[in-house]
Amino acid sequence: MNKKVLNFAIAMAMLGGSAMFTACDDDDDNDVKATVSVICDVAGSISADEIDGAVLTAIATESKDTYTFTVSKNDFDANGNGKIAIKLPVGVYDFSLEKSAEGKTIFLRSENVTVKGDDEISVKLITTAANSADYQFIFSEIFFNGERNAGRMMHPDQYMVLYNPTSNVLYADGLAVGCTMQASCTEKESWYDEYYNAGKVPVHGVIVIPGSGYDVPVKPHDKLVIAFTAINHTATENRYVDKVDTIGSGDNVRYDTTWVDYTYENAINLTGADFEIYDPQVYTSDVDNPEVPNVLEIYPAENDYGGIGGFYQHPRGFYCPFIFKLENGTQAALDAFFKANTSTATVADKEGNNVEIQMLSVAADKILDGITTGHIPSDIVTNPLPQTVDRGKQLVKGCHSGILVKRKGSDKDGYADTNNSTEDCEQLVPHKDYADYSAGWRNR
Ligand SMILES: [Ca+2]
Ligand SMILES: [Ca+2]
Ligand SMILES: [Ca+2]
Repeated sequence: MNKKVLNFAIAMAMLGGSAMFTACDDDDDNDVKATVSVICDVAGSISADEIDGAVLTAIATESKDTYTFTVSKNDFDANGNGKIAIKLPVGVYDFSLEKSAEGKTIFLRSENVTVKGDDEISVKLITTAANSADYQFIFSEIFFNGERNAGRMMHPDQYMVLYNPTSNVLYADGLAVGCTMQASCTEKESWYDEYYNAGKVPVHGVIVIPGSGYDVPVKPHDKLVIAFTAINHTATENRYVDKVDTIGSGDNVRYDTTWVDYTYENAINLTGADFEIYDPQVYTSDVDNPEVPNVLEIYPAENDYGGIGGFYQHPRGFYCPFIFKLENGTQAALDAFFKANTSTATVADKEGNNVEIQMLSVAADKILDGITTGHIPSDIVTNPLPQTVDRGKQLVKGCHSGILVKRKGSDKDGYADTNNSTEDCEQLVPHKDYADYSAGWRNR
């Protein structure tokens, strides 16, 4: 590997009144030699040509002295991995790099790195779509319908799939899915025009993929599966039933519970989901699979007067799902989003009095994708999603019918998305024949 000291101009910067620095010199005893080993976060996502000319900046954490090094493609292999030899005084540094390349942004951030001489410092290089227009996750599948198992209706095996249709790595942390507060089966709510005419879509619950913004890379044509609960829903469950057996007699009589095996033959195995919704506050019997990270949630400001409280997909599709993006997937970003997008609406309470409630909404022009869903008996009475997001619809014949709504296409070749779900999507029944997200599915 090329370890030569790069023949780069060392730009001099001055921060906080510190002195100007001159170019590093081999005779300068204060400088030590370090090798910055740059590893691409996603193999093959950056080429050597794309990184050529990028500027690596090292800022001493205490003094704020700043050193910059222009990197060359000669120090990188075709996959964008490389080694940059630099000289810096002994100290602790924050490293950063940022460069716009064709359709993407390449950058790295590595903080509190100790440089003490002949070190090899490993930093992670990240690439992402350059602007929001290219940031275009779409739903490739939504399963909200649920199914029947020997007559028992259930929908804890609900799931959705977020697909990266672009040729760039997209980072999914901060990606959010909301469900509309307006139901598709009912007349306009009293606040509908006020919000929709202002380009806002009220939302009854939001889930967010956690992370700093660059923790969850999704390769081109790869996808993320979000399960309502990431367990094997087909598993036989030993369940308590009301019947009580007596044990013993006379003064020693006691009661024992009776347990019966239930098999959910039409449910699916979601142990391989990438994320799951774990919300024991709303769903008291919810199960947390420790192997599968949980999404964060933003609760609507109000759960009365039509709000539901928490993220919820109706098995008849009344509350339409849509995708948007927050700054990142940190609690601070969630809190900031909540604060910036909560406003007041007037609704009638149970006694018919006008009361002011707080409403959470999403700017319609921030919606990346959405599918208008509902059921055939009512059709779409009110459009919960703007026509720009979806001018079509997907109606299920009824609840718990095992109906999977899937875009036409494939992971490899991409999916139809003309913002008309009538044309773009198809319904596959039963879903268990089309969905395999048990553990290890990605490697099969
Ligand atoms: Ca759950
Ligand atoms: Ca979990
Ligand atoms: Ca779309």
